[in-house]
Amino acid sequence: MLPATHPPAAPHASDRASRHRPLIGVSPRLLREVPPPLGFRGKTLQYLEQSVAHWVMEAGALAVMIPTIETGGMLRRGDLSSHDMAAALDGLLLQGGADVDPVLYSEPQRATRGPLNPARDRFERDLILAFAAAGKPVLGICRGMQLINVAFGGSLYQDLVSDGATNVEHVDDAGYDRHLHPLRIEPGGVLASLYGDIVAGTVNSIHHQGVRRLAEGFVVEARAPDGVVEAIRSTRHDFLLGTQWHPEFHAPDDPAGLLPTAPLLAALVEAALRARG
Ligand SMILES: [Mn+2]
Repeated sequence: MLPATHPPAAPHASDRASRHRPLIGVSPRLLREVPPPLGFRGKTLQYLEQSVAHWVMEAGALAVMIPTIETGGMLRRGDLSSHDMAAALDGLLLQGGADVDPVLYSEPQRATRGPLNPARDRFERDLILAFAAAGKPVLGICRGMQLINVAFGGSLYQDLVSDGATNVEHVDDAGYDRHLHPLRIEPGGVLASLYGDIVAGTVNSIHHQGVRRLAEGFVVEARAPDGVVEAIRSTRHDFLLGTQWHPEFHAPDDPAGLLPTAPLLAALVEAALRARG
């Protein structure tokens, strides 16, 4: 038990620095059929892949997971909304994951590589729109970029190769985070200004879907050599950007010499601090 005369805690040396650390919300991936050895029988897990959180924290931001708001659970949707999350946090980061449900861009489902996750689609779409409306930065990775495009009215190739977008596979299940391809940054965009003399690079990119019809108000910021869209940005928001590639898989000392991610991450953090005011 503390003595009654316990003195007030001295301000921690890093309190001042902490106030300058933006709070970046990361939406979770969902695991509904948990492998039995993990326990959690009949439960749903919400999780972050470690490198995505560590990547955000590399720039001094704080990463927090935003649990989904879903009907059917103990939480009633009316209790809180995506707007509460957008008001409390300084930015949003979307991880990769399952294919986006084509119903969101009014097309029948043709080709997928696994179960869709409509609950996550709706939750993340609401988050994107809420953060955008609040003037907070949003960065979508892989599926996150695709969902940003869909949230603002764009559509997707459900499968790049069978839909005729390219004959180059952008996915390699065996290679996974070692599946690399070249990338060219489009001139005149935000990535071009962030990267300066670096106009091309190699990225880790693993996806079989891609941007088809670009959402109104968006521009393409980078492409693969076959023309597949690898980054998009809204021209109507301070920082609303998606990368088809995975910056969180690019270690600064990677022997493959992958595109550095520090400029992109620094821009996200700066936008989050601007949004905080
Ligand atoms: Mn790609």
